[in-house]
Amino acid sequence: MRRPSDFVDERRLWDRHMAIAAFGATGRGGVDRQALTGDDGRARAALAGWAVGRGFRPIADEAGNLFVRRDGAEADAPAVLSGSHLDTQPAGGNFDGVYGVLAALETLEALADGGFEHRRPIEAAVWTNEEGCRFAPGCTGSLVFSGKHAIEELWNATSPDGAVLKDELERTLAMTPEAERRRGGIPLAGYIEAHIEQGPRLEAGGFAVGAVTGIQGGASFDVTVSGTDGHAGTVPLAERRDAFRSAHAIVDALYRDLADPTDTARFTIGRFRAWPGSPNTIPGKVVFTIDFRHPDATFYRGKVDAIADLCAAHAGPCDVDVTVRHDGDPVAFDEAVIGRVERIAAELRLPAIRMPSGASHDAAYMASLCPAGMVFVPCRGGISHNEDERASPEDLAAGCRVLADALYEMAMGWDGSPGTAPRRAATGRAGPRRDARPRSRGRARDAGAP
Ligand code: HGY
Ligand code: MN
Ligand code: MN
Repeated sequence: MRRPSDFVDERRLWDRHMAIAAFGATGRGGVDRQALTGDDGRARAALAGWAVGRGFRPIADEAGNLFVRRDGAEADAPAVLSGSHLDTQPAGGNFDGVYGVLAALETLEALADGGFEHRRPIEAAVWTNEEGCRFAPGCTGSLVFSGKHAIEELWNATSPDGAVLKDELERTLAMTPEAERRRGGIPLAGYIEAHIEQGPRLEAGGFAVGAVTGIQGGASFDVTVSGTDGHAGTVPLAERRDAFRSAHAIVDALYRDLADPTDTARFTIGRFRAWPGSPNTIPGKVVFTIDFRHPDATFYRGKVDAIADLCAAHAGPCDVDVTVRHDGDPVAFDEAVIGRVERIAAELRLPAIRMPSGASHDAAYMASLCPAGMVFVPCRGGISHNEDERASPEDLAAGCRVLADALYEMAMGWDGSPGTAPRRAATGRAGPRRDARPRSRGRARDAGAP
């Protein structure tokens, strides 16, 4: 009895990764394809072209989310959704986000290749601005889709290079004119996102699949410290309102407060700028970012709610303003989805473990709408948000096979009861050749730089 996973084409999936990698390639093996830039728009247009080429329907919503839809027999039934993001970090890798988008598209292709019809529609999603490094907040697209914000509330977000989200969004939407327009979310039966782990556990343990149990809490802030510009050679230290010195005191206090002996908390200052930025002018303004994460809801909430007061307490003679970029409590995924991922991995003889996600994903917001979960695959050395991010064609295809069977089952409304599996192909067409042996327990083969 053939199943959708039999029709996942490893070569096609890999080639699509290499094609997307060209949009924003840095020449150092990684990519700079930040949200709503021309490269982001061109990558989305390429995906829409592949969709149209297979007879799938491209759809775009008011937040610029791009969906590729394969209708089911019950066109108005709640849809099954899968996807991730194409936008990247400024010095990012070619698999973070991209894999989840392309694995969702590959699922639609495998269903079409195998002649599988399904009850519910299935959509592959490209979420706008997941990374949040160019425009805050991150996860713009899934926040709007899940009703947490109207896009109009986020329109005026401005990037460090002075671009305004509204303008960039309109320009990007115009690059996929073939996409039907749709406003707001749609009824959903379930959501599963495929993603590289962005950590070392799967590779180190020889696992092919992570059945993700949830996402830790994560918050980020902009901190603005305001002092007084002055002459480096004449203003006595005791009379200065030195924004750098105050920022340094705040940062030192934050490191002391947010550290923990178990090394569970994650605390990062990724952006730090001083104005006017002259070597012989006392900086009158410093802006830096805080990114804090923790899996325990109580600990997380306690620390996040105390950050503004802690900054104020260590600002010295300067003023300080703390603005929340985003704040999401820990999220637990749906047990039935986790179990489905585990069961299918076992059926496909892929070693799998249950594990939480340290990184945040659009799935965090989708979990508020429907039963949601994620499928992780290994990435080399766990490296991510780094141009050396790598994954192997075999690992990407293995995770995609789990995703394809899981989405098909959800689109058939099958709960996994033994002996009632809806796996049948309308055609007997052989799927692409693939090695059915279980994944070797060795390291993922180095896929090399795209
Ligand atoms: O920051 C994150 O966890 C995600 O990669 N944007
Ligand atoms: Mn990601
Ligand atoms: Mn990322």
